[in-house]
Amino acid sequence: MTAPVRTRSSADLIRAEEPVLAHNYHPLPVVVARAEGSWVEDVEGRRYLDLLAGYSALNFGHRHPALIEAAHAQLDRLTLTSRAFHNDRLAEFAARLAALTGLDMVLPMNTGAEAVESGIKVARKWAYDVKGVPADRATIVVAAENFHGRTTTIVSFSTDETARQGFGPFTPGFRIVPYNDLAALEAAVDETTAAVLIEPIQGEAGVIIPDTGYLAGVRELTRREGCLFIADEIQSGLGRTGRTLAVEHESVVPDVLLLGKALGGGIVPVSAVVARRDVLGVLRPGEHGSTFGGNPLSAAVGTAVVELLETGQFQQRAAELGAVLRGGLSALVGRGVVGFRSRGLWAGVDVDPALGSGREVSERLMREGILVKDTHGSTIRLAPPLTITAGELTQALTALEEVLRA
Ligand code: IF1
Repeated sequence: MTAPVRTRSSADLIRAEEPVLAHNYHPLPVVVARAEGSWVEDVEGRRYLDLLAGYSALNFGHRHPALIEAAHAQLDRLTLTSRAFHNDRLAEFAARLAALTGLDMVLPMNTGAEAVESGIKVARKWAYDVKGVPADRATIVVAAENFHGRTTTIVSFSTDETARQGFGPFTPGFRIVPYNDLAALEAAVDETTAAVLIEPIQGEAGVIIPDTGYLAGVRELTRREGCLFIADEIQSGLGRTGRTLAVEHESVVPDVLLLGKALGGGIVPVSAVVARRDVLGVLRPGEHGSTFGGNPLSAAVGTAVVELLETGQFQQRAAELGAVLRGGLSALVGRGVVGFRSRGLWAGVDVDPALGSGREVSERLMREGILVKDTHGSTIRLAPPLTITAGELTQALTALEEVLRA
């Protein structure tokens, strides 16, 4: 006899989490059970258009056939070796990722925060070994309102009190300057500076796009001052903004690039530090590593992701549909939308606070079958899969218009 299928309602499943799951999130009350492309389905069979796309981890949509196929094929052959041995998938992944980004070498890791931590370690080592900074004196300059992850070192240079409060003591060696302010950056950089670490577009801060010339200015300043430019493209990279990398909008090549999220195709966590050989080459055996980083399953999925991006079609879609998104949001300004910032298929939308908080607007959109996530205050962020159709995007914009009118 087969056991009866136990179907539990969304409400039941949400209640069941409460006593056993740490309360570090406040999710929208939707319980997703399956997904395909731009759509997710909850346990009751309701369908929603996913305009968050796993915070850009699902740039190619849910379960992209080429990525699922690559994962299945690899699962049937080899999943993990550890870096104690070589595996037959890693060389191709590193070579193609380096070629895609115009850099030389790859340090494979797993999560975004690990890529950031690894980038910090590489920059410090470079400062001591190459630049000649006295031992333990290296500094890294970062921007206010940054988001780079959740580890103790990374929250040490966060300006978000919720992310920091209660987690000290903090790691020293960071200087915080206002974002989009080259003069402040110049004043903070000195002979101890290993690197400037910034997001080319600040995500968590509300999709903040710096003035034209800022990224080129950071490139010029870091080159002149002899420190590294580390671009955290964990959220902005891999097609999201209409280019492979957001720094390409200013034709800038950083010294160190941090990638994550979409690099794992929404299937496995895959992140990487990608850099020139004279920078990543400072690492010697034993100085850094990871049990899972560069495992063959991650490498296979990561290679399939790079293969999708090599076609350029996702970048092009993001640019084209980005124009549709921008047009739709422009039409809502003054009609519930106070202002917005967008680049490619990525937008931070400030709704009129009189109409509700970002959370309330997100809940109303959820009831209309659209999933988004609020950020600070009355801002909601939109980051649909790059595979979304113009029709689906228009449907989402229409729902937003209705929610803001009601
Ligand atoms: C959470 C935001 C998105 C990132 C950048 C590194 C990381 C992230 C630029 C760390 C992570 C996250 C993580 C998630 C919420 C999310 C987020 F709201 F905080 F800003 F995406 F919009 N650099 N972003 O955006 O990567 O270690 O998580 O793999 O922490 O709740 P991770």
